[in-house]
Amino acid sequence: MLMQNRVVMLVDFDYFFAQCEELRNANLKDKPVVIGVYSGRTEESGAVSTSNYIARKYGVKSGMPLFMAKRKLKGTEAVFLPVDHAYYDQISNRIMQILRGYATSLEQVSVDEAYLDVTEQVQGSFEKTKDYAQKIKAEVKSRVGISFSVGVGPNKLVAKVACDSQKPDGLTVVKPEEAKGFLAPLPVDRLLGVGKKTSAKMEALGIKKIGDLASYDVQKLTAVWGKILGVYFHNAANAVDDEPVQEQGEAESISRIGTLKQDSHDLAFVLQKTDELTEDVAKDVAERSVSFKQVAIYVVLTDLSSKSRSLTLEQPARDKETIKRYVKELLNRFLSETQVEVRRVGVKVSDFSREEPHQRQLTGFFQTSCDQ
Ligand code: TTP
Ligand code: CA
Repeated sequence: MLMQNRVVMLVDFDYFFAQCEELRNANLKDKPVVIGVYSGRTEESGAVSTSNYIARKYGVKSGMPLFMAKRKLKGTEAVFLPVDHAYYDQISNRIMQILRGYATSLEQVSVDEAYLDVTEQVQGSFEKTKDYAQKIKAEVKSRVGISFSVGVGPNKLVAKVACDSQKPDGLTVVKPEEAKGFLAPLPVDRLLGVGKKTSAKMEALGIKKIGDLASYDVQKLTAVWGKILGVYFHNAANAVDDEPVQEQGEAESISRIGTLKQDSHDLAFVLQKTDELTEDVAKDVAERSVSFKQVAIYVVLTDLSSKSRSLTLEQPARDKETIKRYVKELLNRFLSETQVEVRRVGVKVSDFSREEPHQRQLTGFFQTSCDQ
């Protein structure tokens, strides 16, 4: 396979968890917003997951203890919120789905990052990538409301460093002939796989910048780090990376979550909401032409505790009625276990495959007949 002239894009959503929170509450936009993982021991204990750029100006960083972030934001209108992974996954899935339509292959690396191979779409031309990336940005912004940063390069490694160099809402294109020069002045730890320990070891050898690493004798590198790592460092520093953009199979799940009009312990009332959510989940399932084998519910109770329950089907399914039936069963069981009222509820299907579900035509036939 010819590996030259690839056009690879890395898309990285801006301050993702915090931006998702701004999306559902516009009042947050001009305030410092901190998303925290609360350890639950005391109200204050826990760490910062991420924060918006206003909070970052005050020195808030991911991983910082919450009490420290509070101290830094004292006297501001800062808002602290707990992580809501189900909601962020939902937004992420919607964006990934849009991105898929713009690439020959998409490799999702985390909830907010994906590599896209767009070589064919831009006919191998780096001149065209800027407009192309702008178009993708505009579509995601208008359909989902989320901004992201893009790095474009001749391979994944350069695309990643390019993306990191300009955030938020960045767009950095590094052409193949510029790649080595682009990397050269940057510190070695900007390369994937060069952490604190490795960069300290490199510094001891007089290697500080990626450019220093690029011209360092490769034999000496392999003598220190072994053949695989030594050669990787040498190639990476020289902007050489042949790793393909590889589809990781289907996204793990499709889900929707919503808040009840009022807290309730009544099965029929909660089912009205889950049926509504199931409609959307089923639409996504159909659009993606996948079958699922697992159905799950997610419940947030009035005491703010959250629970999930799931079951695995014997055969893969893809229809709405199957989801509704199992969600009802799961909810029924769940409500009989607790007295506490439900506040929010979610529906999720997962364990995807592309096989035709068993007796699909027959089931399809019955369904169509019943609908009429
Ligand atoms: P990042 O992409 O590292 O950060 P970000 O999206 O918040 O900000 P930006 O890309 O604009 O710099 O991480 C993605 C999400 O992962 C982030 O929104 C929250 C989560 N996260 C943690 O929970 N803990 C962490 O230490 C980090 C770095 C991220
Ligand atoms: Ca991000």
